[in-house]
Amino acid sequence: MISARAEPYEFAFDPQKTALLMIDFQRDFVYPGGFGESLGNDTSFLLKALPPAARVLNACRAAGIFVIHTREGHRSDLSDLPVAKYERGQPSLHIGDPGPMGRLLVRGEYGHDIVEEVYPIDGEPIVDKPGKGAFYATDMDTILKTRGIRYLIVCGVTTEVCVQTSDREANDRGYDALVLADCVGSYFPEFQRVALEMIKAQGGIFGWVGDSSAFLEVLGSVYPAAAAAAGAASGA
Ligand code: C5J
Repeated sequence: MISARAEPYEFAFDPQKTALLMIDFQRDFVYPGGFGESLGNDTSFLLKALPPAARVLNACRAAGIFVIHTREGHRSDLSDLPVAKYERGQPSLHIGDPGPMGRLLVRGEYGHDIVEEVYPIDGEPIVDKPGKGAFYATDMDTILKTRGIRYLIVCGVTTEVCVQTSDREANDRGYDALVLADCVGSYFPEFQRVALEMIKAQGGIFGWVGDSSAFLEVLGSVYPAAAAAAGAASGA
């Protein structure tokens, strides 16, 4: 077991039983012209999570930590899209409508896929989910349990929506999760702050909150290749 500085206290984990969970780093949320912007959001807020998340991803790959990605989206016939989700917010563009990156939040479209900086490589499962939570209507739990995973390192967007929902779901399924504050992003700075507060409150009611530098420090101390990979990703 090794431990990373975190709140409310050190996060202890066994790297062999740990997965890096990369949540919804999709063009649809991160770039203008996608689903996120269609809801009235300024997507530029999410961009700053990408460089630290890429460093963590590269380091985990080098350390042999299991990596799993998620994407939020729907079948092209929208048969898995609840009417409630379709109608919510009375947006001018709905899920499934055409946009500059293809049909909004539809699987197989350009906008639905993951951004280049953190794109999955062979051997890293991608879990397509119709909801906000990574465990709802997916085989996430089966994949993690089959690998003997107990600990999760969490990066992704958006902090108070899919990240926090997935973190709560993971907590109820018996995982210990560390959310890396600089590797998650929200369209709302205040929600970013409060969502992270909620996770670590009450002795870590949903889990732990740390940052990429503390996590990379401990990983690099055990796996020199991870330190080199993180440095390479940052251009150091
Ligand atoms: C949202 C997500 N914000 N991935 N999805 O609708 O957080």
